Amino acid sequence: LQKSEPADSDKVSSKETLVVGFSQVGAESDWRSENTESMKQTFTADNGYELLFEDGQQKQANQIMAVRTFIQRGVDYIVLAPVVEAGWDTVLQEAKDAGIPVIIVDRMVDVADEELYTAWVGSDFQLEGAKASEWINQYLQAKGIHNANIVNIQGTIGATAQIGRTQGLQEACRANSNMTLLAEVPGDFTLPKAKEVMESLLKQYDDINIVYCENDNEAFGVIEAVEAAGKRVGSDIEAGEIMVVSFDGVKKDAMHYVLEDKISCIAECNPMQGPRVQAVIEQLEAGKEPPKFSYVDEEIYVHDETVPSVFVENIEYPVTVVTQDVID
Ligand code: GZL
Ligand code: ZN
Repeated sequence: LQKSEPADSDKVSSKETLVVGFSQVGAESDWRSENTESMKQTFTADNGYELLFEDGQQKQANQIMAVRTFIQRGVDYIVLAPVVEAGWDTVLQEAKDAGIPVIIVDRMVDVADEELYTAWVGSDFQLEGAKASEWINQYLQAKGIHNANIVNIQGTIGATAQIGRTQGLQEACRANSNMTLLAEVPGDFTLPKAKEVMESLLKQYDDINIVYCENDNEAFGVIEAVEAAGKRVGSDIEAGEIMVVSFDGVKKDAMHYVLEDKISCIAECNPMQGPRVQAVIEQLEAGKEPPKFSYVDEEIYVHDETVPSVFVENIEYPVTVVTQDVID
């Protein structure tokens, strides 16, 4: 008997499940949790995927082990959110030798041969840093403040998000005499570490005007430390308030802090990368060539309505003043 061809609908349903191995940095921040959620909501059985999820607890060794496990499992795709940029050449070569495409998401890998990964999906961290720093500069000018002392509580040292945001501030401080960079200290993108670091900075300096936090969870730790020291956070630098500037803006808590002027400015970082990774995989499945690098547009959220008008005139970045309806 001639075996009958399955009907088209059967063919679609018979499309084999794609197995995707995802090595995630960890669960260090609200941003990271949203990022994980986005991937889990995208790569579902209903969508034709089986997602193997590995939490790296912010350790590169765990992530390398996870990638090796995916290679042994013979997954169809490997998605890697690298905790730091360096140290991936060997394991990515093993994936390449096994013929498994690797998609890098969020932070970047610094490898000798870019052919070791198929595509990268993420944000422009240096641009985020430049936006937040330019807002600070515009704010100081609008308020006629001729010098502000700034401390940078950095994210995980060696992570692209840390490198870019740190660079953005350094360049702004070099370009603007009203911005003085007092110190750069690692805060590891976590609340407890940033709180501990801010407590010691407050003992070391009595003239800190602005704290540049490389993510919201660090900002939450800084607010706790400043208030525990009997000082106030807020945009009114001349009244002795310590201005907090931050990154991510994924959670209502952070946006509430902006509404309450406990955080003066947040440079948005978009965690919803699941659909963008899926688009790359679908293009590959269709035999198409996805873009090697794809970025998202991000804006900044601010408390003080006086500056954005000046800001928007001078700079083309979108700026949103946070009001209650922005949050709801
Ligand atoms: C940014 C991401 C950073 C977030 C932090 O894309 O790499 O890592 O800004 C997270 O919250 O820890
Ligand atoms: Zn509130």
